[in-house]
Amino acid sequence: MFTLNFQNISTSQIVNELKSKGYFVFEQALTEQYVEELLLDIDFNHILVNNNDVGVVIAYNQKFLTHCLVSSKKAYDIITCQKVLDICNEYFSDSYKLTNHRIYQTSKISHMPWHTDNNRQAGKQLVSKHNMPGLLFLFYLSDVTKNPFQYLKDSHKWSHKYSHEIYLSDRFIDNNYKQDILTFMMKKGSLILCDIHGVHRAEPFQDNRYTRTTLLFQVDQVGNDNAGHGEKNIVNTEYIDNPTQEVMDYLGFGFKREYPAFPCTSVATMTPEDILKIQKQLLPLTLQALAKSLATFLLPGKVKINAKRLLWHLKSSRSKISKLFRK
Ligand SMILES: O=C(O)CCC(=O)C(=O)O
Repeated sequence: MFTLNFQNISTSQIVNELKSKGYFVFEQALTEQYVEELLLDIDFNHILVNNNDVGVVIAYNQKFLTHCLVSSKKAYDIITCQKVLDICNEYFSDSYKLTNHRIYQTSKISHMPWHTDNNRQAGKQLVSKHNMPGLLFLFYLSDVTKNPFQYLKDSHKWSHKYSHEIYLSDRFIDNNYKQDILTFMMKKGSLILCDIHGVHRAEPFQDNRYTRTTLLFQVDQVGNDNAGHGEKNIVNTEYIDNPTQEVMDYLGFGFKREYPAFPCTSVATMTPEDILKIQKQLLPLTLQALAKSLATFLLPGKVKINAKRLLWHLKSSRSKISKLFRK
């Protein structure tokens, strides 16, 4: 999973940098092969429509696989790996939990506001800023030459002064903190880790041919007083090959979660282009559904059941015959 160079960095060094600077970055922390294999777990062209599984949804120019702990073992292994837990153990002074996680692809255009991630929610609304310590983990899953993560140097020390604001305007940052903007253009596999109280964003961009893919997850020190804080973590039990108490606590087994999965999507959050694209995928399925419902309307239930029995017998005798020939 991790490159040798990253494996050689000690947890203490990472945590010391986080505590002093508010962030830690490492170019190519994941191997290229690991990233390639992880991306095979996700089909960003297959969007959920009446599909009884977790999968990809669209929010404007971003596609999200929020529940990646269900459909990517490779993502599960990163999010729950010992290195991440070691960093959290050394960084936090009380119990901590995975608060949210997602893999997302940003295409064509984006204008994210400057913000911090110490948010408390009521339903899907961000209602206030909290004081819990927290860490944001961000892995680039594509080479990032546009739309990079940006962080305001030392902002984790002063952001509390603006805790009455949901976002900080571009103009305010340009006028007051332009010289403090750190920009992280890095290769796929790179890691950015930062204090959730630091002011950050993805730099705005516009380019019809550009796409950035990212794995992001946040861990907050919820302690004992913050039941309900966080999104639900839906986990594929097949992946839990390390059910230690530490992992179970981190994933929040038995811990209440009140925030909906981010982002909240519906057909209304799709672009007209994506709506059109999905119509093309839906057309043959719609014809299939119409044919089925016509057949249901015309044929009595008894006839349908007998036809299914006949088909089953035909198939099973065919497979018996082919088994005999194989012997
Ligand atoms: O994608 C990025 O670079 C930043 C993401 C971010 O700040 C967020 O989702 O809160």
